[in-house]
Amino acid sequence: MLNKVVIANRGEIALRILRACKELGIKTVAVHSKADADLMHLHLADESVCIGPNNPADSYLNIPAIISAAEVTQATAIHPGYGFLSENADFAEQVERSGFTFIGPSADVIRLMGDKVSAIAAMQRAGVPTVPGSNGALTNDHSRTLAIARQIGYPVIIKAAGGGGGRGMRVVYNEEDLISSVALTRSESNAAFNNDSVYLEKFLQNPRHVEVQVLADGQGNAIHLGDRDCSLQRRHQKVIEEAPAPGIPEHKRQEVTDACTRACIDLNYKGAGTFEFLYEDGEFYFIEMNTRVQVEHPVTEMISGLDIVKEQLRIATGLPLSVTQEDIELKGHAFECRINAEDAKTFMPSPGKILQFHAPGGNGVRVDSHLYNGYTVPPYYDSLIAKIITYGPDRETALLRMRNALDETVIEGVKTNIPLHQELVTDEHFMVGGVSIHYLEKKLAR
Ligand code: MV4
Repeated sequence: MLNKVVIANRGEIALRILRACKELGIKTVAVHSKADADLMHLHLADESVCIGPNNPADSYLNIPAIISAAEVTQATAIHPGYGFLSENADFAEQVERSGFTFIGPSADVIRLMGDKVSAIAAMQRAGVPTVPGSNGALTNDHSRTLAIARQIGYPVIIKAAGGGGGRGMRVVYNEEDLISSVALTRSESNAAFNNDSVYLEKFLQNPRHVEVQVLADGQGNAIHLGDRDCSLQRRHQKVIEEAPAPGIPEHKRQEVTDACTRACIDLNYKGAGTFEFLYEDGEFYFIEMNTRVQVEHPVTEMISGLDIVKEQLRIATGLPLSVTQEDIELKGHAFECRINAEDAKTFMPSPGKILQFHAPGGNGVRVDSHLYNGYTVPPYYDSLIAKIITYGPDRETALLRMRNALDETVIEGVKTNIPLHQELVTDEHFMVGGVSIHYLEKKLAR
């Protein structure tokens, strides 16, 4: 096993990684910014190192500072968590060049998936279904661009190859606007990502966001852990996720998950990964791949019984996957509510001191949170303070347990979005299951 791991992250995911390391007997180094000196996991880690000031650019995104922390503590590996440097191919490369193990896929695969044009091309080669589109970057040949869009049919969406996660996109409803929209998206993309490559897809008007979790060991073994529905989102921030995605015909699920595992073998993928799809009218369309552990990984852990972070650590050690596809039985249903320190109506961040924290409990309830009484939520980072995850033998039971769990939760001192969650888990359409990516924003507008 890896001897000592630097946890290059903060908050709940840093604690999650620390717990997995401890279960495997791996020593841990917690790195933190100045503002994060009172994070819970610093006390549980074998060592902790301050890597810089409050501003994430100077700490959690500071590559030399993180590698230096690994050097001075004689660590052997670095876990990037999610966000921050987790999908930065240059970071993965520098970690490996400095003699440490990057807990994730190779820098080459991160780079391939980071460029959405090359990611889509790789998926097409592997037989993963994609959105009808330009099959490559748009050129400066306007008549060619117009012909592609006309053939696909409006509306279309222009996306930045260097974008992703909702950044650098523009919907075009008619031919008159196409060329100017391409030019605008190109220049914005150049400014934001230093990459002016853009591509075009059919714009799907009312899809769901369904994603597939995979694990691969880079030794010829790849498995999937089923799907998740993450459609309930606002401004590209997921609010509630669930597994499995409700109402997907079993043969379609089988088809898409098989395609994802085959793609992992094709790519010689190593680590945990997520294939993101739009799902509309019974069909899956690949849009992006995430090469990290995701915030919502616990819902998959609940229905699969597997520990995704422990698998990441095993894979990084060079061990084969601990299970085969046949060993995996996806059973029951799970929900995750992301609890943020923010106003439930205005979504304004609400940092401050936690005066009272009481976590929910009972059968099928899991809480991933770094909160404790007296902890101060700093204003400099993401406002996620807890994830409440519930499991049940069926969707209704898991949802009932979530309702109870939300009612039991006490967080005083900061505002939270718990009232929003309480509204959502009793929403008649959400209760049926299968709402689209636009449902929450439309509901909030009402
Ligand atoms: C799309 C789309 C419709 N058609 N692509 C937004 C985030 C990025 N991952 C891709 N996104 C979208 N791509 C086509 N061809 C609609 C979205 C989209 C979306 C996707 C997933 C979850 C929430 C979303 C909210 C708005 C738009």
